[in-house]
Amino acid sequence: MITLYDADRCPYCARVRIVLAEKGIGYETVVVDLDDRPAWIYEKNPLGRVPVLEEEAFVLPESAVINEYLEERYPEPPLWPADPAERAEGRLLVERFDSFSRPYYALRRGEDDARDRLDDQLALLDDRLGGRPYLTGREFGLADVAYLPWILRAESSLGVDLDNHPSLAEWVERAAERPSVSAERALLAAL
Ligand SMILES: N[C@@H](CCC(=O)N[C@@H](CS)C(=O)NCC(=O)O)C(=O)O
Repeated sequence: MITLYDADRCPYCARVRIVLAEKGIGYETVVVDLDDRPAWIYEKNPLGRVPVLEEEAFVLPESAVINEYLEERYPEPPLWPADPAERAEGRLLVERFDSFSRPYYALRRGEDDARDRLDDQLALLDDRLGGRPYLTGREFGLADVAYLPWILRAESSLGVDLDNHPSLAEWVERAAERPSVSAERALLAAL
């Protein structure tokens, strides 16, 4: 049995929830209160952060690493393309996620010019989606999963409007047709 140490509002946890749902993997959830973290979470992850995935005696933190683990351990349906070059491009997006998240969190902190900096990042994603339906390539996959939780939150709680980024806006709606992603939208609406 898999256990996910989880928090509803955590976008990193959302990455893992989406992959578990896409692959139809059953799991139980232990909700961690991020405002009053239990001491035992540091035994699971010395950084004290969620998500953490536990499968039998195996304990793994870090959302991108967890998702790579799930992809290898439960290969169906695949969430990386078969083509090595396409796969590498998707991994590059995950690797460079901080370029996107820095202005996102700066905007959450209310920093000057953060909205413009985030908009520049949204424009880069929009450009990439001009030529393909998904960030991962021809099919939905782990690069999409890496970014979607923040885009959904940017729309729902930071007042970010995707009207100037039509390919990105279409991508969100395309992704939201998937139960794994619509569940995340529903969860955010209920927070
Ligand atoms: N790099 C980690 C980041 C996880 C993370 O920052 N989680 C947040 C909640 S969204 C957390 O646990 N924050 C508590 C803290 O930073 O002390 C990942 O990808 O899993």
